[in-house]
Amino acid sequence: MPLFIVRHQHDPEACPAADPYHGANLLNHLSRPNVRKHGVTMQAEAVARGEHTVYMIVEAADQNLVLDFMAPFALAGTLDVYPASTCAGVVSRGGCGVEDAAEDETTPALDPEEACQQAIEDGLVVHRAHPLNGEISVPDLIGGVVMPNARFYIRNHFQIPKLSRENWRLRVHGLVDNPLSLSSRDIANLPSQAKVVTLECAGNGRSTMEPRTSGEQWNLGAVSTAEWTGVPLLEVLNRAGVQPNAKHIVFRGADSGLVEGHADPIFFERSLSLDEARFSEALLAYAMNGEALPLQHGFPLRVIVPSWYAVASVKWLTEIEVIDRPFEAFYQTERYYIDRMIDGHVEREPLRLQRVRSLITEPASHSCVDRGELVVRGVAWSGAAPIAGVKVKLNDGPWREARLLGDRKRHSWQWWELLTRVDEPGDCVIRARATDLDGRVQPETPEWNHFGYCNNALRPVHIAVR
Ligand SMILES: Nc1nc2c(c(=O)[nH]1)N[C@H]1C(S)=C(S)[C@@H](COP(=O)(O)O)O[C@H]1N2
Ligand SMILES: [Mo]
Repeated sequence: MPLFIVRHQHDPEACPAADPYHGANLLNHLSRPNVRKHGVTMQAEAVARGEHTVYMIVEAADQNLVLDFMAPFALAGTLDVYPASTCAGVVSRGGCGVEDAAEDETTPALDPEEACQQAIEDGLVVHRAHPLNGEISVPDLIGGVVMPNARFYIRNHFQIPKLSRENWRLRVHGLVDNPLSLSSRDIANLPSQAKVVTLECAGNGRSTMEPRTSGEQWNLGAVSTAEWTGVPLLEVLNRAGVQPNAKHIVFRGADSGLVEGHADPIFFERSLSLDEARFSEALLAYAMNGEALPLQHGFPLRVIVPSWYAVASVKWLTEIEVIDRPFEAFYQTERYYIDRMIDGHVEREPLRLQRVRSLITEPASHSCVDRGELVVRGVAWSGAAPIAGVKVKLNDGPWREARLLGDRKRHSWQWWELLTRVDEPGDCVIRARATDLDGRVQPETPEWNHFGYCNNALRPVHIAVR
């Protein structure tokens, strides 16, 4: 519903409030039931002290309803009505001077303003309102195995499509014996599995790449863990009957838009080789932490490729296509790779498994702690293998082994903690370094690359001891 700001001002000499009858009449006019009768919803009202001016924020289907409703105030002085928007709306359109864009999308989408406002209220750190991108605040990560759905990071390239469960179908076609068109009900009737999986954006940590690279300037919070429930990808592929000449599987989302260097809109689509699809334990997920998949996270169905950078986990899945050649598409071949110089020539390495990494969640960066016992806590994960250990170092002290909490995890982060002491007042730098069971270790400094991907370098936390 459109928002309006209303301003009424009157002559100090003729203040209606000075006349008890007139004043009470105007006051009664603002009573909730009366406001509602006029088709208006009052969000807020305030009088500027000593200024004989009242401001209101109201919602109404159009400006004329507001003008009709405010008629008694117009008689008592002046009246101004301004079409308004929330700050989220302004940011999502690209500035205060920019008008609402006419919607010409073919796929219905979530209102960017509402989606953004909701994300902020839920505690995400929003980087961009349109498309909506927000990360978690790391100190909020207190102990839970999974992240509540509302606080899971959100990474979108385009508008969030609003698909209807009734009309939605998953098409499985290409090099298959039995092309399929599955409804939500068909999917729900297939064998299901639940897996706790950590998703991490390949750009997580990009903001500390030097020199700076383009792309969302994520701090450390483009990572979250959830329990995903869905159908194993292989169940669907087996039902479709993959033909012998098949080599790659393409996953296509319902979201699309314009990207740099391409005249026509493109869809968000990614592929896995047949072997990757077979051995990755990928799920087609319809539930997240026991609830229906939220719109922002891919309703009604998304891919979850455990241990891979999350770009592989296509949301709003509508199509699976089986092809006999490597897939060429913007998000497959023009992004999400790292160029490496090997023997004098450039080798392009597509991103797959998440690199080993740890986060210190406690104490919070730049917090102040008392002398004495100190608990250092955090999470660690690696796409290639379970975490072998996490070592922690205070200032120039020795690296000390943290305790891993709970069982070893294969596809999700592992909590760790170290009980230690800080006895010297002053600044203290805490470092944590994770190692996985295949011997991968977090580097001291980031490996710079053009798009700023996979920055898994140590991230010291600075605190003050008093
Ligand atoms: N259809 C679609 N799938 C997508 C994306 C997207 O923009 N569209 N973003 C990808 C990227 S880069 C990431 S990091 C994850 C983010 O998933 P989340 O928003 O549920 O955290 O979704 C992936 N899947
Ligand atoms: Mo991502």
